[in-house]
Amino acid sequence: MTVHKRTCPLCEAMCGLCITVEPDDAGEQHVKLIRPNRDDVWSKGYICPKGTTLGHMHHDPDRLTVPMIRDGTEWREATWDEAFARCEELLLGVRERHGSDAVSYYIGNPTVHNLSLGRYVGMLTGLSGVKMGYSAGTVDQWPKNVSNKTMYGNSWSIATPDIDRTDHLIVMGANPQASQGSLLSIPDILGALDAVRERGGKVVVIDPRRTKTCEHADEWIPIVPGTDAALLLAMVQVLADDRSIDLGALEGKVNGLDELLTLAADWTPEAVASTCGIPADRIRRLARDFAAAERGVVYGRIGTCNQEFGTLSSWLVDVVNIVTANFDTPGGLMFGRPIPTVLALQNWDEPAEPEFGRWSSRVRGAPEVLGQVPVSCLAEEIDTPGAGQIRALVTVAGNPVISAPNVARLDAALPELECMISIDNWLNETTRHAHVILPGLSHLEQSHFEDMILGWAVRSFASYSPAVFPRTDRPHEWEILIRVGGLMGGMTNEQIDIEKFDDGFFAGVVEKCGYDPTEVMAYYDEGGPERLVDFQIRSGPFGDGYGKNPDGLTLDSFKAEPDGIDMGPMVPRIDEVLHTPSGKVELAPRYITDDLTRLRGRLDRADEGLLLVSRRHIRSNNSWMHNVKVLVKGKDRCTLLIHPDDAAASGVADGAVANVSSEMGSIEVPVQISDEMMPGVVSLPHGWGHNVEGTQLSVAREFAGVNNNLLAIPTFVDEISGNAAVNGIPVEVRAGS
Ligand SMILES: Nc1nc2c(c(=O)[nH]1)N[C@H]1C(S)=C(S)[C@@H](COP(=O)(O)OP(=O)(O)OC[C@H]3O[C@@H](n4cnc5c(=O)[nH]c(N)nc54)[C@H](O)[C@@H]3O)O[C@H]1N2
Ligand SMILES: Nc1nc2c(c(=O)[nH]1)N[C@H]1C(S)=C(S)[C@@H](COP(=O)(O)OP(=O)(O)OC[C@H]3O[C@@H](n4cnc5c(=O)[nH]c(N)nc54)[C@H](O)[C@@H]3O)O[C@H]1N2
Ligand code: SF4
Ligand SMILES: [Mo]
Repeated sequence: MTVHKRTCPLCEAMCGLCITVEPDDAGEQHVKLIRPNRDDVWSKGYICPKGTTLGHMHHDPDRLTVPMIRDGTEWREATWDEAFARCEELLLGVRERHGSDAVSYYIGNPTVHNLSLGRYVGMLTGLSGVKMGYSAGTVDQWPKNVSNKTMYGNSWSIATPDIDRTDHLIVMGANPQASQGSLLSIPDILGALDAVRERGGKVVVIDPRRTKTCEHADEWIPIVPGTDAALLLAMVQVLADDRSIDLGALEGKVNGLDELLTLAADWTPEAVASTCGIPADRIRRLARDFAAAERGVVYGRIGTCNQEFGTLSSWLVDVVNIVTANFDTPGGLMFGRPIPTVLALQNWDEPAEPEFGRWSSRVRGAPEVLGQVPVSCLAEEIDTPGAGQIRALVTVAGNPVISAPNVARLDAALPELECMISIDNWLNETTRHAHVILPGLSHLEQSHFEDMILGWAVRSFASYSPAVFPRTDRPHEWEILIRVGGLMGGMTNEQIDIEKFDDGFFAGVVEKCGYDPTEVMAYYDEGGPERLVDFQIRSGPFGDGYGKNPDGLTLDSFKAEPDGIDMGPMVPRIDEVLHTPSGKVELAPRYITDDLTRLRGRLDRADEGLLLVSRRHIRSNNSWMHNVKVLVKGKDRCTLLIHPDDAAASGVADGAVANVSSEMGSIEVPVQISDEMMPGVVSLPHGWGHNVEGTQLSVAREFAGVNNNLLAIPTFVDEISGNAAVNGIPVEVRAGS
């Protein structure tokens, strides 16, 4: 029996685990037990139910462990050589017949949580030469990317609420009880909320639903979906009116304050109250309480992004923090200081005005935003004939048939592809359409070291997890990404020298970071992600700098500390992070403020009927963990939450089936009546709908649920980021069959 210490890779909470492994009757190593690691310096014994299921997923008989090739409707197992040969044949065939524009990709969420995928997905996209790619980013945080790019000069420099040191926390459009924090890495987030209150502080939740997070808050303020920007602007107006605007540490570092205040001038609480569904005096009190707190922070997440005014809301969340002296200061919104050099956070290029709309999508003419068009364009780009029609698609750790708007059309379009290749570990709703599936290793078969997530962690923490079941007999995902990227770019298998490409990539990174590639490469016998991780650590703020700082950290330091290493809380960093052409924080970027016209239009629009929002659950992880029996068994979680008054008006009864329809279609789903919903808003979880033919998900099929994205409207987007508005969808509810 051996115990392995490991960081859970499933969400941003990064819990430390103790994984007990022992041989089974056949002598095969088997996960016996997963417990919290109480000695972990970050999570100190905190864990959620998902963390204990890494063994279930590793041992899941449905998990793919060899490449799969589809001939017609029949799947067969294949060797890696055979699978890559088939990929070459398919990809080069499409390029030959239709040109390179016919090739595209979709990158999904678990990419960020995986050692190789996160660090090497850029190799795939780079080598592929694809101009128009897609990702889960445009049903997630693209509004944040836009507001951060325009305000601070880097799309991924996303500031983090310093919950551990704040006295007043406002949570908008996030439900950490389920998600455990997002674009915010903190252990035991509900414990952290409780601690704010225990030290005399206050927690306020603004959400159309009284979530379980509200049990850890002083106040719940229900809000009409999609109206957060109006509320936040009214808060700015109140503060300006009160003459309590205070830039604090940002004094002298900000452009556009006057412009902001002029813009906010007529957004009084009275002007927005009925739109937001929040009385004017409550808005005033909210603003004044927040401004009065010694240290306060507003945190906005998916509910403020996946909505009609995602970018305005994301921008204004930061604005409210900035104008109340709560930015770049302990207890406010701060930039994390990751131990490793996180590549996406580096300001390598010259500061430049962000450009938007450099090109447009072919069918809908959606403008490019930071290199992406809405993922809801993907279906039409596949099924609409003409030059540039997508004929080959590579998916990487993504399940867009469940997670993207326009799912019905996408599900119908994917079978029309001449080539679809999925780098994925399960045969699911999306990958069932692939011609070839290339499985990665299970989490326990590879080492782990976080990357992006450390950029928004509340402390400078990191940990290294060696593989529990190391494997050398299969390609790792970083190798698969390089190979498939090369093939997408028109190379043959023979032309792809993985080691050479990896060395080239590594040398490029090393040089950009100001080190000599030849000198640095002499330190290593082999390449791959661990070499990169070592470099990231050594070149980072606490690293040994290859001898410059002999007591500094290296990957070996982490190998010697299986409980992780903590280098302290966040510190003010604005001068390091800022990368705008003006050298200042842009408080009123034109690209964003121009969108206020659209928001003004919202004030005049009266909502009739019901609005649909999404929700998450602690025992789910987007669409892909419903094949774990211990997580899905029990009460059906895929229900329509509806306020008693709305249920009565719609003629639906608790436990009965309702028919929910939008302009896109209709679904049938069990009803759960609850006053946790504000009147006028209903909620469905996302990530369900596993009742389709042709998957290999024995448990998920049994607990199928319905796909709420069948109701999502592909053109309902936050226009200036292209991000999907999967919250605030107008729906009708009536008794189902
Ligand atoms: N209505 C609605 N829609 C939403 C949302 C919402 O709130 N409401 N949320 C959106 C958000 S925030 C997101 S991030 C997206 C998620 O959208 P996606 O990223 O498209 O979907 P996931 O459900 O995360 O699917 C992950 C896929 O990765 C595979 N996978 C898991 N682990 C690994 C691995 O280690 N390697 C490889 N190669 N594959 C792996 C799984 O089998 C699965 O196919 O959904 C979005 N869609
Ligand atoms: N257990 C679990 N953890 C997860 C995931 C998961 O699927 N399951 N997914 C991970 C991913 S990919 C992400 S992006 C994060 C997301 O993490 P969170 O941002 O915390 O997401 P949710 O839990 O969906 O909470 C969103 C809340 O926004 C509310 N909301 C909807 N519309 C609006 C609106 O217009 N305004 C306001 N103010 N609120 C609104 C909803 O009612 C809901 O309570 O979670 C991550 N962690
Ligand atoms: S909260 Fe759960 S899923 Fe997230 S890291 Fe911790 S154990 Fe894993
Ligand atoms: Mo997400």
